[in-house]
Amino acid sequence: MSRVRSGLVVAARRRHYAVRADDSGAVVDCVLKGRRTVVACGDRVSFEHAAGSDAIVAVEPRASLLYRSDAFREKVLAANVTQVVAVVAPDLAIDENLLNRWIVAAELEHCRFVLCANKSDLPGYDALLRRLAPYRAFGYPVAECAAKRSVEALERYVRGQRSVLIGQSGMGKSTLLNALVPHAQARTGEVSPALGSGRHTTTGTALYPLSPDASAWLVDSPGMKVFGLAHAEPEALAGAFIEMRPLLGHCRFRDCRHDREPGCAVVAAVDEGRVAPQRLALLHALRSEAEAARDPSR
Ligand SMILES: Nc1nc2c(ncn2[C@@H]2O[C@H](COP(=O)(O)OP(=O)(O)O)[C@@H](O)[C@H]2O)c(=O)[nH]1
Ligand SMILES: [Mg+2]
Ligand SMILES: [Zn+2]
Repeated sequence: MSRVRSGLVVAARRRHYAVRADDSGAVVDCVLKGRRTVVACGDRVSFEHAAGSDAIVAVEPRASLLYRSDAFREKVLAANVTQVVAVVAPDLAIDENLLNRWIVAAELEHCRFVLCANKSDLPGYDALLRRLAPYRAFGYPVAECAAKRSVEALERYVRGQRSVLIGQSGMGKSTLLNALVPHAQARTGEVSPALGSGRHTTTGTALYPLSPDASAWLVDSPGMKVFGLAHAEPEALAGAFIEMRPLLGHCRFRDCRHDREPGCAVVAAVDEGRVAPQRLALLHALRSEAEAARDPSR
């Protein structure tokens, strides 16, 4: 009879997981049986040695689960996250639709949201900060960093938190991680002379403890071009838009979709310039995606 042990999932790639055992602190490679179980970095699990391999047998209840999904499939980023850190930089085009989707994902899971404006050493940084001003106005902090020089501003935010670093490829997530966690050795997009061509991209997710007991940590995620939230509860979406929250409940109709209904407080706020039209358009898009994914006729 083998003993059931507990631990923290520190790496996930396809159906393989690395679990940091609570008893020894050693990292154990585990498989997962049962196609329907979802396991992510940050999950607390039980695992057991049987027939020559270690297998995850149970997942503890989660405080949060961050994932992206469309109508057909889901990709789990991390479990038990307390904070989403979105990394942007001045040298690459920022997809603000994507950025706003990350904010919504964080809000839906009751996570903090922090922007990291990286690469402060590059031209165009002031313009980047101006572009981020509306997010600051929502109350989301902006940590100004240069991954290779100083990450102090970000360090203050990640301390004591369980964060996931999210961002488009090339913004500097892996470089930031290496600066924040000295022994992380996350692969960066530096052109490798040995490999000759291009950049390697991170596949899978990995968790890096920030404290000896691994109660605080950082998860690095692969860059992404899309971020679907098809799993969201359609009715919960409006509440994830922080500037719309005080307006909810003030529309003429209780089930208002904030679209073409008369007496809509959100549409009125857009007309008065108090809510950005792009944010309301995103709410409508997310709602349609979530409803389409639930449509039984699909
Ligand atoms: N100039 C400058 N370059 C940076 C900074 N941070 C990262 N980079 C570079 O940006 C590129 C992408 O970084 P990487 O960490 O791989 O980005 P990721 O795809 O978000 O993980 C690499 O060439 C890094 O060396 C920074 O603060 N300043
Ligand atoms: Mg990376
Ligand atoms: Zn309304």
